[in-house]
Amino acid sequence: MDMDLRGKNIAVIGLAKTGLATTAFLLHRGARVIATDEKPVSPLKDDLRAARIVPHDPAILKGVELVIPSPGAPPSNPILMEAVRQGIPVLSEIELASRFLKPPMIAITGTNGKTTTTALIGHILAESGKKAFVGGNIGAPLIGYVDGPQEDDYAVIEVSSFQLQWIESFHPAVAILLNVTSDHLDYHGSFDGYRLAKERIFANQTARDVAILNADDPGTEGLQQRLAAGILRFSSTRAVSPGIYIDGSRLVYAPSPLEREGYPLDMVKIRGRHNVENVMAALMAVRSCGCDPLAVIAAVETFPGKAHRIEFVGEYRGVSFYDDSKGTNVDAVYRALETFSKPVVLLMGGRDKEGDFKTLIPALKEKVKHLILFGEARDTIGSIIGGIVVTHLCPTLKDGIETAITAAAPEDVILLSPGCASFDEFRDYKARGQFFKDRVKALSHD
Ligand code: UMA
Repeated sequence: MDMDLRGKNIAVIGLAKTGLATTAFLLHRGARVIATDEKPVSPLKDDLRAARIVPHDPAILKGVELVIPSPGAPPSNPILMEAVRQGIPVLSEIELASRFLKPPMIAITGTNGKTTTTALIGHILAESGKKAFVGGNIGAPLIGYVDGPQEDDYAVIEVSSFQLQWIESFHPAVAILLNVTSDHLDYHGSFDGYRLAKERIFANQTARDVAILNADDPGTEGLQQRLAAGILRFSSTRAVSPGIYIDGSRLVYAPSPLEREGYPLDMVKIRGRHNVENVMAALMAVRSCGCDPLAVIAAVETFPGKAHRIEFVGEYRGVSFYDDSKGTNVDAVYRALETFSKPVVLLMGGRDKEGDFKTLIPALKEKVKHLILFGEARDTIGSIIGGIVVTHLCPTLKDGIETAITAAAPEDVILLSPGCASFDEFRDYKARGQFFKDRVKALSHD
């Protein structure tokens, strides 16, 4: 459903990654582009110079035939509200891009886990010998992709509720809704609004397409009746068919009442039940694309997960090391601890973000052998949860790591899950995680 953009007057709202890629695409197609950002922007370079930067004001809509907002612009943005009032079409960048997209699309949305699932599907497709573009919210906007040669077998796209809000004909061959929990209510106004925006991922699917749903999410019950696509569900609590579930040490995929495929659960190396759910959703998506089960197992086994998120970084004298530097709040520490059954030597600290550390007490008692508090927040955290298990206070992460290595016994886990920001010692959480990883790597050479 190509669209003739030549000579069309189009307004682009927001001039960051999405806005710039959209502007380039529109100019290449001969459109007349005005672009606006609520913050001051530097002059447009090279091939974007033909676009005119205008004030962030509804008055710019005079003569405009189409508005393309960036995902970060809320529906309450005055230009968008005025466009809607005047009946000027508003389309998100993924809607525009999908009209020019050649490969079939696998689209993933949900409150949590969409980046991991998107990356995992891309990884399995690649390991199964299929070419895939992986983009959308995870990094490269789809509009930039459709500006190129589009030589892939599939386009795997992470989409947010922000982008789904303004779609019309966006039509994925496989669409996944992982879960919906409250988030971004400031943007959508209400939980129902947020859920409905996410459910739009299925809106244009037909009986030839696949919709993948979370059977453990009570909100999907009513949804099932409304979908035209073939439905596959995943559950981490009970047997479902057609769908996939956990049965002891196996994942069982039942695509139809008579078919069963077993997959070893220990192929999943990324930690946590939520990641098993992500794998289940991804597995059904790639099987729907014809990936071979043995290739799927091999690919899931080698999927590294995301850097600095409960990432396994090595083993030294029987002790396993995990980097969860991205765990900058108390809830993340709790979730990381939940994934371990072996005793944990926990490294926490950095710059306090006024976390409610008390909530960690039950998990500390259950999982943690030594608590090592480092950095600026060590005394504050120590005054709240110090002494519940053996506690050590260390001025820096470097000292903390050394203390952890001395304290740990074979079969223990050393987990860096700081529950705090990194800025007292590091540029960001990545630099902190990298420091930890480098230290672990150096151990085997010591
Ligand atoms: N702006 C306005 N008017 C407004 C609001 C914003 O002019 O009313 C301007 C801002 O000043 C800024 C620009 O718009 O210059 C920001 O737009 P943006 O936030 O859409 O930024 P992009 O760089 O285009 O990033 C977007 C996605 N951002 C959001 O969804 C909020 C990126 O996802 C995505 O990687 C990128 O497109 C490429 O596709 C980020 C994200 O946090 C990582 N996503 C959320 C999430 O994953 O939870 C949804």
